[in-house]
Amino acid sequence: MAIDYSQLIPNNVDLAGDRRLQRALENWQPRFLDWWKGMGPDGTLNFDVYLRTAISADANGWANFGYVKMPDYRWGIFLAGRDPNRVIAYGDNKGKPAWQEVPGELRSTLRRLIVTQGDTEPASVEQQRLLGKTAPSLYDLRNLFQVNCEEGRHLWAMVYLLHAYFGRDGREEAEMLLERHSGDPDKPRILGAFNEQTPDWLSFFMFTYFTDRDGKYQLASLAESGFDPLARSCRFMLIEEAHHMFVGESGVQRIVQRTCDLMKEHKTDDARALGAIDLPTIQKYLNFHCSVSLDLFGQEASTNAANYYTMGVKGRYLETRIEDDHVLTDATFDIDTTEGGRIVRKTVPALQALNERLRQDYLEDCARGLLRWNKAIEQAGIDFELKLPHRAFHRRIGAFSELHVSPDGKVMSEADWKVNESKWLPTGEDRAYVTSLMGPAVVEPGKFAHWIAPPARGINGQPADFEYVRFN
Ligand code: BYC
Repeated sequence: MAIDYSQLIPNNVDLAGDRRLQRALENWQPRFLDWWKGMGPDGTLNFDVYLRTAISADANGWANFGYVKMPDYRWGIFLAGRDPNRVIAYGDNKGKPAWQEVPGELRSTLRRLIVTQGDTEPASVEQQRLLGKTAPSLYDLRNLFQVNCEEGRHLWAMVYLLHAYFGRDGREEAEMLLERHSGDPDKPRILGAFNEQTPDWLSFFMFTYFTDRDGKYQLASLAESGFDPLARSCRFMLIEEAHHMFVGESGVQRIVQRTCDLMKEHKTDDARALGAIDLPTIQKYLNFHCSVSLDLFGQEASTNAANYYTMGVKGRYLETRIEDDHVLTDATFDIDTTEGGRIVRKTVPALQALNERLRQDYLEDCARGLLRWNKAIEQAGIDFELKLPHRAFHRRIGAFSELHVSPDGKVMSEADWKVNESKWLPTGEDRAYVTSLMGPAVVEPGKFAHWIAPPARGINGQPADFEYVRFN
């Protein structure tokens, strides 16, 4: 179905055909806008931003670009097209038609997953609220706002499901999504990484590289859900998500490039003396964001994950492309876990290892960007390699949370960890240094902050010196 833009809430779900639902969502809309004005990008209500807006759920030509004031962004409800023949691909319900309504026995499980997913979206906007003040260029400022608007839309995607399929409970959960706030001591966001701060642009790029990539893997697993409206919502969200990870990967790439260029030009290893972000500091930020994002996959051995799979509510990454029985009752999977204070490899039932398997897929994907970053370092003739930390490093969730493990996977005492921590994770001093490079925002078209290289190309075929944001 085409997206109906004449409606208050653009949608391709025939909202006009369900007056009750339409009214409920139209009641939620002003609350969302109040939240955006209070908790979204600070001091930006009047900016004209060159934004991409979804106009169709069609893979070809699904969005258009133009100047938009962010509170006027057409947040709407877009689901990928429905396959009337879709069947559930795995678990006990394998081969049965995908559900168009929520099966009663799965109601609370599905609601919980949708709420957890929905909670991350506004959380990230809150985390990034102040970054506009220190943007390294108009190009970057626009990308930040694009990411923020689309996270807002992803919140809409989950709120639609809650309102449309979960009755009063769903409406209450939708309210709560605007009431919890990132880092709020009384009403924090649900998952750990979404209560951390994103105070500077190195953090932002690492967040969009590592944490948005968790989003990709979780959304891809939920895109396999037997609950078809959830699957279709996630499939469309994934299209938007790709740009967010691009922002992260290219952002880190440009920082690394600039640091290497300056070091080479001045023939020195002392990048900080040149006003650049030194590679060891980049590594520490990487260690932090990677480990915090690894926690988002949950426990290594999880009966929750096994139940989600068996019930047909959450599948594996690219489930239908995997060649096995898609039931997994007899299958096993090797995972790293702990025993007697050591890291050990164990064979466990595959059903219990689904979080770990997804984490594995994720880590392989993460490694690809590092290859590109390291290539830039190598081409500059600098003897340094960025590395992913060991999966047991600095974990708060899962088996490894009880151990102290170095980035290269050595288990150590708490005392030894404390001695070395400042080499592995950003210290107060590192953060102060990175913060000292930030801002005020660089607002002249085509100009970039000293510590970051310009992008290889602009957005939507526009040049890098395009006026991506007008301040009015
Ligand atoms: N923090 O059996 P386990 C995104 C809890 S990001 C706090 O392993 P499960 C985005 C867990 O709730 C993607 N608590 O849990 C990115 C459980 O509690 P109960 C977001 C945690 O359910 C950037 C207990 O520990 N989407 O889209 O298998 C910008 C046992 O754990 C955490 C989703 O997460 C944690 N990190 O796995 C914007 C998808 N981890 O049952 C957006 C939906 C675990 O003992 N969520 N716990 O009370 C899920 O699929 C699952 O909830 C999780 C956890 C994978 C997160």
